[in-house]
Amino acid sequence: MSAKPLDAEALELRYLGRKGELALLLRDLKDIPLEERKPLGALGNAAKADLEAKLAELKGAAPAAAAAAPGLDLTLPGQPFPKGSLHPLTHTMNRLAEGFLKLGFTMADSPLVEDDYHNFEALNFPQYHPARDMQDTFYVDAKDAAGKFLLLRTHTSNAQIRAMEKQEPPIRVFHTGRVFRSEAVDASHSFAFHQIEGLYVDKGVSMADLKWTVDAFMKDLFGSGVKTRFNPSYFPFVEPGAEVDMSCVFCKSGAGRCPVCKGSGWLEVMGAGLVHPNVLKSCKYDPEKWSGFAFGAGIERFAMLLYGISDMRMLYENDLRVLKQVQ
Ligand code: 2U9
Repeated sequence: MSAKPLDAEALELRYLGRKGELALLLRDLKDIPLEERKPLGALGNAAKADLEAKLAELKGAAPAAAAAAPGLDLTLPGQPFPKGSLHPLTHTMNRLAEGFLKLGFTMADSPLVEDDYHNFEALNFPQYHPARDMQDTFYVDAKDAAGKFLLLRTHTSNAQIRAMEKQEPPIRVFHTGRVFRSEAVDASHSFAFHQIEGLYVDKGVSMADLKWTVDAFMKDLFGSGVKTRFNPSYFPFVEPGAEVDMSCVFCKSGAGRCPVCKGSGWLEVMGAGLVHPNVLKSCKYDPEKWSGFAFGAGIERFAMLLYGISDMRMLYENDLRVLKQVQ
């Protein structure tokens, strides 16, 4: 027969409770003559202290070591444990993602190791097109199951291609993540960085929709006083293409000698445009029926603007003085 486990609460109630056995014994002491009462009282109190210590031990509240080591004060505060926080880039990605979720975009996902088709071909970069030079990358020393070359993706656009392959239009998706390019590292370039990209395809989507969406997003992020402007530019996957500038959030005028906007009053923050018909065709979307806009931006650029960081390399060095500024 195995012994029943001791129940500390029940024992406490039985022996030390207001109507417990010890309390009843001590109460009866008052009827005993004084000279006998004194030693019996001391005995009762010693028994009570003994019982309390045993019960505390049973509950695990006062380990025997504490009683055995008089110098140990268990009530002293513990050693503070340093609290971690999200990396500024993760913070920035979350803030940008929140902005697009609010505008009705859903989050897409895609692989970092990609095939040539989803990174280049489907995005209107034919094999020997000079635009590939702008996005030189790292090739993986292996091929996928279909014998296709694998590489580290140069942009987050593969997420949009894969989303379109899976879903009929209308579609409204965005993706944030890491991308890779064979670049020399300096204050504004890195061989690995992060992007956010979005895509909207529907009937009759125009540059006006793109301008409204980008402007609403930038105002949500930097405040209603921020202005945006578009300058024509070339990217193989959009036609027409544009670079998007926002008004400088540091000097707000462009009149002075602002080191961030170099006195121009504008900061280039994004690229955008209407999805090229060849890109729609590669995803089996009929360009006569559907049109869409897309945009892309570097997360590091936004992190530097949001948190006043002047050199991109600071974001990768894990210096706690930088990391702790973003909680
Ligand atoms: C699909 C079709 C079109 C996304 C776009 C840009 C312009 C752009 C750069 C900004 C800074 C990348 O980090 S950066 O170097 N991006 O300028 N991106 S349009 O266009 C797409 C994407 C997907 C299917």
